[in-house]
Amino acid sequence: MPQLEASAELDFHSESYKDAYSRINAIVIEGEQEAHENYIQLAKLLPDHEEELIRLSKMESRHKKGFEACGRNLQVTPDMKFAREFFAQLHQNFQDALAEGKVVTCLLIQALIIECFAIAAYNIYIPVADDFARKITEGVIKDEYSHLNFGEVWLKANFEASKEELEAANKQNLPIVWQMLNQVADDARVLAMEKDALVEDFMIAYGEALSNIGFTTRDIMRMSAYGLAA
Ligand code: Y39
Ligand code: FE
Ligand code: FE
Ligand code: FE
Repeated sequence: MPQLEASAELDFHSESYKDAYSRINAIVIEGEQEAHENYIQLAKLLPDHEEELIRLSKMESRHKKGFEACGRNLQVTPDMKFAREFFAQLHQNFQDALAEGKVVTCLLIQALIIECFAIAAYNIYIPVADDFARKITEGVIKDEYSHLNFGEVWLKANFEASKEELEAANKQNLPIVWQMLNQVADDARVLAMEKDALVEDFMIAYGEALSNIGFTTRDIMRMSAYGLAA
């Protein structure tokens, strides 16, 4: 396993590690903050699930605090300006969908795409993280699977009525994920997280989610192809 070999050589206190960490850590902190806000907004769109969605939003703030502690532990200052720009497009698309009351699009962006991105990133990070961050991330990732599950269950129950909007939202937002991944690939590699592994883990989680919701293998292949060349 190249990932394990790389971890043997990682120096968590080197300037190059800390520099890359200042951006990756910021992305994760900003992502958790936006996820917190997104679940509060989703609670307003889905009053029948208000209690559960507020519970998820509180988990996201706990995640944020955990990752802030990971940065402090390595004496790294997160580059929050970089992170806000990193999420700007997905953030805007979520806000636009929210303004139009498009709950299916909001769920696809937060509960499917962003959660799968988190699951991939955290799975790939855990084996190469410092001890402190590894323990935090192991606790967080369990929650992220439950957030993804919320989206899957709701979309499956509303599949026929959601299908068309899901396809459009996928087409709009999946290419953005590949652009985001390309933007952080160099920093991720400094942390011994390989882009290929991130892409693979994302596609497995996202493809499984689409399958659980009710899409056929053929649909999933077609939907997954969007933006892959980005
Ligand atoms: O639901 C959540 O908690 C998601 C907000 C968090 C997203 C974290 C995004 C991580 C991307 C890191 C990229 C590392 C290569
Ligand atoms: Fe989270
Ligand atoms: Fe905002
Ligand atoms: Fe989450």
